[in-house]
Amino acid sequence: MADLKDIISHFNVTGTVTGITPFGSGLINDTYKVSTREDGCPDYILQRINHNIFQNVDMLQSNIEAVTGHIRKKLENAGEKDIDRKVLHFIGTPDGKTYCRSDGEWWRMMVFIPNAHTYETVNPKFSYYAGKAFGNFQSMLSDLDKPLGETIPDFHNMEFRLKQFHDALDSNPAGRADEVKYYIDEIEKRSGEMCKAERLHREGLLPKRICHCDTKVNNMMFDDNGDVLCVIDLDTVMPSYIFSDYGDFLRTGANTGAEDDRNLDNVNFDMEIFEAFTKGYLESAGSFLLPVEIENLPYAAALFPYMQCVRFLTDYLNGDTYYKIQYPEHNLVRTKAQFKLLRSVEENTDRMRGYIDNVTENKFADK
Ligand code: GN1
Ligand code: MG
Repeated sequence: MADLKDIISHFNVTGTVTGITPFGSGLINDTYKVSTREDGCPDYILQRINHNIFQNVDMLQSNIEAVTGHIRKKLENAGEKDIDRKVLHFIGTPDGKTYCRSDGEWWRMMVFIPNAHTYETVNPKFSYYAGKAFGNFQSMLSDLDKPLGETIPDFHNMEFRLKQFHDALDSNPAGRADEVKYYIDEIEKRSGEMCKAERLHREGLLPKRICHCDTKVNNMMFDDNGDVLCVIDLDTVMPSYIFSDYGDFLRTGANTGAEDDRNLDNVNFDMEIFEAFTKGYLESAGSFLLPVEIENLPYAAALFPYMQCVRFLTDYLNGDTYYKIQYPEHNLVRTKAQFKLLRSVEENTDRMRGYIDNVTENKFADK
């Protein structure tokens, strides 16, 4: 176990550290809250970056610095107040970086945002705000002139995820392939349709834009009044299809159960959340979205439970090397819950399409 106090001493923090406690529910990095004694000093978040997954930490932090710097400037120009609660503020090191390396591990620190909350579930009103906020996030970054690198190459490339899945099936390192035959077949049945985004992109019809790529509901901070403060967990901000942000929010926010619910009866796609989120998203992103992007929003709603099902099952087949697990069959339980969600999304496709047509028609009618 690293000496966390020693790690903190590598950063330009102010105040006396009084406590360091594990924080949050992320599946990738290790996160701690660092409390300080003095009133005028902020508390902090300390994170050990998962270097197995984010192999190019220079690129990772340089992306994040570009994104937070760009958003900060926009907020300043717009005369916003309380900016440190609306965009993440990373702490520098004496050699001018925003991360440090110690004993082969990589660390970073940021200011802890006080009186802010994340939620594992949202009601329709919060989803509407979340839709607006993620659309806004994409919109604010649409004129970022620094090209961003792919911190995890092919992160949301469905063809690539299926290739990893097939590799895991072929090598079957944990000997688990036989017991999951049903899910393998269900995945295969949908594989052609689910790779549609890659095809559209190859045909030059679907652009990549800067996206957040991990719009889980718990990656958004709300203040005490329920207003959105900012979007967090910026490791995966990179060029992708807008489907990433739209689809991954619904995967988590519109799931009536948990991502890893053992009781599949709890897991359904909540159309009320879908409608509220879609309305908010189209209000803030509608002005730059192409028809092909809007038309395929129902596809995006299905793509992400599907992709997550493939990713969890691949990790299960590989013997649980990627996601943190709490018990041996955790990745299988997650796979089943994501598949149930996918089925429920599929049942709602026509209703989704109808709702989106309605919102976009009304919007044009207003003009
Ligand atoms: C991971 O770190 P966290 O828990 O926010 C993952 C996402 C998955 C998600 C599933 C870098 O996100 O892509 O959708 O778990 N992040 C990475 O819960 O793989
Ligand atoms: Mg997270």
